[in-house]
Amino acid sequence: MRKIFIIAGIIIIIGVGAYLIIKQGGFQKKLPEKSEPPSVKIENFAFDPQSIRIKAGDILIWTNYDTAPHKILSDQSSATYLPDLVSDELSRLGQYGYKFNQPGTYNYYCSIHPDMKGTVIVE
Ligand SMILES: [Cu+2]
Repeated sequence: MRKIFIIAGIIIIIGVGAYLIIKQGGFQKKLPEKSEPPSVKIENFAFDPQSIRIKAGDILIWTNYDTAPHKILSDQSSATYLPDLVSDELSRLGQYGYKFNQPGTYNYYCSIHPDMKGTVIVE
C-alpha cells in the first residue's frame, strides 16, 4: 500500500516538473534568428528605405517592384564613388546585389530616373 503512494508521489513530481519546463518553453528550442540579407525595395520610383544602415561585408540586395525598369549607379560626384556599383537595367522583380566592404556613406541613384536617390551607410 505504501509503495503505491510513493509511486503516485513520484508520478506527480515528474508531472509537475514537466509542466513547469514546458511552461517555461524548456522544450522549445529557440531557432536562431534568420539572418536575411539587407534589402532595398524599388517601388513607385523610389528606394525604400531611402537610407539604409548595414555592416561592412554585407551584401545589399535591391529588388525592382515597378514595371518600369531601373538602373542603380553609384554617385560619381560623391567622394565615396564606387565604380563597380552599377546594375543592369532591372526589369520587374529584377535584383541586384552589391557587397560593401568599407565603412562609409555611399550615395547612389537611378541612371534612368536621376531624381531617384538613395544612401547606404556602412558601419
Ligand atoms: Cu529608375
